[in-house]
Amino acid sequence: MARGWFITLEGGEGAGKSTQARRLAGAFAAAGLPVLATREPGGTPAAERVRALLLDPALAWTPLAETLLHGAARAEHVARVIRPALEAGTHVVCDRFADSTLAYQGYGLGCDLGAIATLAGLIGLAPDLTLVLDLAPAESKRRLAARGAGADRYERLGTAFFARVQDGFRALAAQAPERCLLIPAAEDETRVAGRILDAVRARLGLSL
Ligand code: Z5A
Repeated sequence: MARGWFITLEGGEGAGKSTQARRLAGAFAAAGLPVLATREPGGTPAAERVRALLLDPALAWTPLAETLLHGAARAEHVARVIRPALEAGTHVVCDRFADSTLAYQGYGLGCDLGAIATLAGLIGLAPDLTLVLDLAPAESKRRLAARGAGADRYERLGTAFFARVQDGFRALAAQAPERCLLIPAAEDETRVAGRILDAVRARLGLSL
């Protein structure tokens, strides 16, 4: 049985990752291909508990502790959900993965990028394709304000932090062009979805 493809969606808050992950998983399903849509931090009952700790605005974590919590949640998610699905031939679409740790805890909070890469190596799974949705932090804020939900711990971080995160995602995409594609996310939802489908067809050879 052929292994499934592992596709991740990355980018700043409100860039449209959840929307596009849903649409992409829908396109796989419509083509009759087995697909699992999941997210980070989260994706298992234990990792969802870690997510709640990470997003709770009443808690404070040092950057290293925060990195390790994301790593712990990811180790669970990969071992119990993502790797078994891929090995069973199911394609996996994941809303955020290891590039988010590099962008947020590394570029954003100043954690050592080499140490984060070492942690990723221990977990030992890299995406086949990463779609990085690129949106200016000011536009992200506008979208989230329009959505109207309360701010989690990350959404309370300031504009300078989100500018570093955006620069980080751009740098990561430039460093790994064979895996990553930077997608302008200010365009309308259908156009962004079209670019994503084009990338999946061209890079993974799938007929969606
Ligand atoms: N985090 C981390 O620090 N380190 C890590 O390793 C990992 C994560 C894995 C997870 O929170 C937080 O964890 C995240 C980083 C951190 N926090 N931040 N920032 P989350 O999952 O709750 O937050 P998020 O990933 O940023 O998701 P989000 O806020 O829901 O954004 P999104 O998924 O990118 O966007 P969306 O929900 O699809 O769309 C947002 C709104 O915009 C919504 O009303 C849509 O209808 C609208 N939208 C979507 N696309 C468009 C277009 N193209 N045009 C106009 N409007 C649009």
